[in-house]
Amino acid sequence: MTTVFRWLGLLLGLALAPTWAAAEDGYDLWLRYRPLAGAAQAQVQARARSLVLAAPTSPTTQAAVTELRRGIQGLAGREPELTSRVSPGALLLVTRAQAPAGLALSWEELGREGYALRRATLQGADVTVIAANGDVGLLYGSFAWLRAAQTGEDLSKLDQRSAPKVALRMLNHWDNLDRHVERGYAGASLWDWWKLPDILDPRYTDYARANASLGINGTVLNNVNAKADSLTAPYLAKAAALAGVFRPYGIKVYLSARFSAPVELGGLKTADPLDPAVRAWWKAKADEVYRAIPDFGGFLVKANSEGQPGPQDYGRNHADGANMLAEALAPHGGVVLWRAFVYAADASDRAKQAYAEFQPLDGRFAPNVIVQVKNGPIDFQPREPFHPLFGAMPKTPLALELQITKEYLGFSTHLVHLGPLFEEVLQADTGHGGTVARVVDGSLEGHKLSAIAGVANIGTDRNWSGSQFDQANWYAFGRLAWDPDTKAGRIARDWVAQTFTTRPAARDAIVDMMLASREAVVDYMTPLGLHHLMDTGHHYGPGPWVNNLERADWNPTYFHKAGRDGIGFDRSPTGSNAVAQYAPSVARLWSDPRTTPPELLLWFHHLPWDYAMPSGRTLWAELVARYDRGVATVDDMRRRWAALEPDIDPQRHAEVAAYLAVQAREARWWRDACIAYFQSVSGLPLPAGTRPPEQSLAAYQALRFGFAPGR
Ligand code: BDP
Repeated sequence: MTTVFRWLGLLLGLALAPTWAAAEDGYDLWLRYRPLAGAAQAQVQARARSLVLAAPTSPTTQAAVTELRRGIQGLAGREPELTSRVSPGALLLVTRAQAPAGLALSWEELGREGYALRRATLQGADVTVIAANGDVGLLYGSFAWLRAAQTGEDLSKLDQRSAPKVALRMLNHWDNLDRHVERGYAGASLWDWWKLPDILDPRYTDYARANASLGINGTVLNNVNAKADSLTAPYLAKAAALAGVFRPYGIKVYLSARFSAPVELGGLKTADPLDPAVRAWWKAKADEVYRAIPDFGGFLVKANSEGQPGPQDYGRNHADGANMLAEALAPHGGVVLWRAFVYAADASDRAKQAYAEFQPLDGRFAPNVIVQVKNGPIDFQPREPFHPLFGAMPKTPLALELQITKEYLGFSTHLVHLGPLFEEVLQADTGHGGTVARVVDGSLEGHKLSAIAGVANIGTDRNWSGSQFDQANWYAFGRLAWDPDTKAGRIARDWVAQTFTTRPAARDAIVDMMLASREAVVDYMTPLGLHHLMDTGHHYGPGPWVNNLERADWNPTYFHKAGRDGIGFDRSPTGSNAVAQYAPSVARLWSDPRTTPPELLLWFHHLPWDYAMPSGRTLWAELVARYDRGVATVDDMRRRWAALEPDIDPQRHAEVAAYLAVQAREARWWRDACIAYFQSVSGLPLPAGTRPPEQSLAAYQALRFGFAPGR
């Protein structure tokens, strides 16, 4: 019956209710290449009758050709012939040096990695060209063409020119050598270190394909909480084997480096960055790394943060530490990504520490050092203001670090699409003359070196990311890394079309769900600028009452400061004055509760429960209303998804539906536990008509999750 209907559909060109040839488990990500329907399929057949490689053969052009053949075969049901003859309907891969006369393009604009896609007349034939200066550009262009085909764009009108705005577009894997993934919710680490370098899981290639399809060009293989072992010869050989798989896909390998490695591996008495023996050790180590991996990207370093060793152990500063490594890598063209995620001694306001330690060092870093800054000043919360370092260190390239894995956003069981979160930070106006995006892409301050990093959400789960929709967060990160100004809605539309359906109504419904989901999680976890209310250690579920941890700034009570008098962290001039770390125009707005957006209100202000909100409600009533709104949005997402059953293949539909049921239950739990707790503190009655929490506060407080994943 299936085939009969499909043929009927094709013949009539009708969008019949789809039929499912085979169960889908999500392994194919957005590179599914399932048969297109009707006109969409016909145009792929017409515009890719044959493939012509007008470029030197390399592993990278080979990867491009293989991908195109695979994609076209899947989408159009027919593999194009690979030929050197230009004929009508051909798809040509062309590099500048091989470009036929008559192909006018502004090649300079494309740079090393960019590409152009367009229709052209060559030797009298109506063809499509994928043009680039080099082979990586051709690979990216091939993926872009396939994306256009998959999303149903009119291929005859194709006219794209695209070059990445950010130089280093990287995933950071927080993967340990025993395959445990810190903050990972998608199974074990993909890297089977034990079997490397001999055994190369085919999945490594699929990983590389997926990343290349987005333009991701770097990957840090190991956890920032690094073991020195990664830098030993056997592990370098393993990393080299992975680098070999990734190389054709334009992806460089980087490693997290443990600062005390000279002591642990080299037997030195110190890791003092100004000690000549230590410097010599790192130089020799860098030479060894490059012998194993000639195109090695560089080191990522977490130093003097959460117990990691660093230059401050020897009375030196971050620049001393970073510059020592930079010196060792420089002759090989490597970079140091030095993380600014630090918080130590001064617990008066943790949000101030990175700025306090790093801003004064602006101008003191070597040219191949990038300081890597998390999107906000605390730690990957559902919502944070942008980090005050952006725009405040004009002499230093700053990388933006985003977290794709959802440590604080419900793990992989909650559908929370991060595109809007990423977009919000990138488009935030720093007040220093441009947005965060302009700082990160280097254009505001004239840096050639630029980088963006996403903490990966990838593991051995069949669907890679722990849930179908978490794939979209990987995807959105990659697309924004390439062009930080792409609209989150546009990205979500492309992802849905590639991953689920191009049928307009279904596609729009899914996109709407995705775009609403980020505000929903903010509402049901930490509305109005609240943050870090998650339970201890694992960060799963609500724990606003927790106040007994060894460090004050690990406790939720430290962050919300709720009491009879009110709630919120006063970071205004009357409090910690963290707001003064922002540019004056921003600081002015956020210093006054009346000009602070409600979304950030309690991040910057401690206000009485009866504070009058712009909505006309009291702060207390507004807080409850936001928790309710979050729960309602998730219920609505569930309803929308249920209605999409005819449009989605059964296996993935059922899986998402089951996850949404968990999310709906946990959103209620979050709401109820937080309202129960805050009510116990405020002593106020629930606003009229409010549903009381299902259980007592004590019942929520008694919950324990000893085996929550990702710790
Ligand atoms: C926090 C995580 C912790 C990481 C740390 C970091 O809880 O597991 O090691 O960030 O970024 O979000 O270094």
